[in-house]
Amino acid sequence: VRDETGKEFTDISYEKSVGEGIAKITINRPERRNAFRPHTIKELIRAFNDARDDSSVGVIILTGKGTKGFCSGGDQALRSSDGYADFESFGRLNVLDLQVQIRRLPKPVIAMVAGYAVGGGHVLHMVCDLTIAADNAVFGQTGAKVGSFDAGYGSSIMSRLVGPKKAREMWFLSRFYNAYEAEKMGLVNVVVPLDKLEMETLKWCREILRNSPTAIRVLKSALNAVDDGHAGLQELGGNATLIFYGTEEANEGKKAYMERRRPDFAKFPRRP
Ligand code: 2NE
Repeated sequence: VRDETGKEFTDISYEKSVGEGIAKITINRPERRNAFRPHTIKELIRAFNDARDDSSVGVIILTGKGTKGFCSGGDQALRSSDGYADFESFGRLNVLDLQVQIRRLPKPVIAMVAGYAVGGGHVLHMVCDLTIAADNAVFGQTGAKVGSFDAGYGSSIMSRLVGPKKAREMWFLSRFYNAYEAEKMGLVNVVVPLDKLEMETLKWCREILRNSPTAIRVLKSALNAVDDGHAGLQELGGNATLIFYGTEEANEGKKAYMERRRPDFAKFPRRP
């Protein structure tokens, strides 16, 4: 799939399985263990927007090209005094926008991890709804080692996932954890042999796709609501409005306005 201007993606690939409801977004910089530059993130944001807007898509897989890396975070060669800079003279931390986008996206996003998920790449898998890990996966935060940190979701979500003590350990010591350690810590849902990774991920996708999209949409926003504060409540509340608009009661208000008459809500029950 090309981007909305018809151009080929350069830093990612984006595929949709016609008729199945699965989109797959792959970071395609394997020579850098799939480290991202600002351009990579811009392409990821476009692909995620497309998958969100495409009503035939029900689940999105985020992964990295090859078997050695899911994503190794920001491209350190492009790190500047104000973020990461590629084609522009100013730096960016647009990965933070991507994190918010994944978190608020009303469809499940599954991280399919082979190899390293470290630094900002580790944060990306954490903001996904589920993580399926290959047995060669390695997880960790390198920020304190390379003079960086993610004091947003990278800290708060981690603390929720693994607990406050373990989160401190991960950030303060910059250790790496293998797939089974990560599973024990609650960082990943399941570990499978590398050659079964894609098959297992598709199995999870298909199981999700058998279920009610609206139930899943509301559940995702409900599961995030407390942690995401006002933004979380807004997402959950938006779902309530979306569902309410489908009722006769809501429609009566709109119809009355359009017909320049008083709405008649008397016929609708005031439920206990
Ligand atoms: C990922 C890891 C552990 C892999 O090690 P290994 O031994 O398997 O591979 P190697 O040889 O280190 O890497 C292969 C090539 O990829 C490049 C390397 O420089 C190397 O290039 P060549 O020598 O072949 O030319 N590469 C890998 N990761 C890169 C990166 N992030 N940026 C640029 N080039 C990278 C090992 O490579 C590693 O530790 N990588 C660095 C991980 C890291 O520290 N990431 C940044 C954390 S900070 C961050 O992501 C961040 C943030 O904290 C806040 C906001 C936004 C971003």
